[in-house]
Amino acid sequence: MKLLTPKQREQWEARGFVLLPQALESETVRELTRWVEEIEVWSRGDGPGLHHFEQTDRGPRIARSENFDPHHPAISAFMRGGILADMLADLLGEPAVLFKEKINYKYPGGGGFFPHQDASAYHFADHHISCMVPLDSATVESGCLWFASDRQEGLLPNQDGRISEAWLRQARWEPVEVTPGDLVFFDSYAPHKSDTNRSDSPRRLIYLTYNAASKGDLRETYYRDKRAQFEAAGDEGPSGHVLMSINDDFLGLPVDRPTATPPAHPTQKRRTSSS
Ligand SMILES: O=C(O)CCC(=O)C(=O)O
Repeated sequence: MKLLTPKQREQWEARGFVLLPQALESETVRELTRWVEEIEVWSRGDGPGLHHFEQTDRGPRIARSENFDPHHPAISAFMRGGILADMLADLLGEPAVLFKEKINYKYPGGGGFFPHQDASAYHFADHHISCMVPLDSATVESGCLWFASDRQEGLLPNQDGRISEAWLRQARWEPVEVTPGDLVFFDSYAPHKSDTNRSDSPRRLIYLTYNAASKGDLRETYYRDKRAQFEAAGDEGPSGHVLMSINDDFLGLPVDRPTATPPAHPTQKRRTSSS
């Protein structure tokens, strides 16, 4: 099955990412938005999932939800079939299995990400492909992703997942602005970064990460390891920012950091489903 145009395939090979404009029906985007709103509600109460919060200049906000696949059958079916399964099989050369799933909400004032490669945080298999599914427009102003111009095949020198200054000095970057309905597939070695959301609207993006089925179903192992790492290290990284990943790449501030703005939102920093 040929899902990419020759130009898109060329971009994938040369850059390690590819944008598919308007690949999803608007009804699918509407359903996904409703499901993500349901998951966000879980973060405010006793709902399942793994949720991370950050301090913004407008008060504490949800930054990320993860590990919702076992608890939301409708979004699980979307993540495991349809165009995503077809595209991933095409890019990987074999069927894909889900490795992890997350929503980055990036509310106004929400933090950006230091340049990194996801591969340094994704253990247990040496290669992954992620699909970004936008629910809102992501622009330069609202903190879209920027990808490095050249494909990378291995890990770059880094400190806690942050790519070294020496490499960054020669890097060239391209913003990838997206609208709901678009899909962006990217390789786990593709260097990327993003800025603070300086707009007045949320910039919610779902990120779904997969590995080749021949490497095994590693999702539960990944989340068991991630929970253990957070229990050992806490949820503030060596850089002093909120730790949301094994990479210390997120630039959001902890919610208990004193600011001029009084908290107007739940103050819990992270909650883990017991399941
Ligand atoms: O959502 C963003 O702005 C960047 C996300 C990212 O790079 C990550 O979660 O690893």
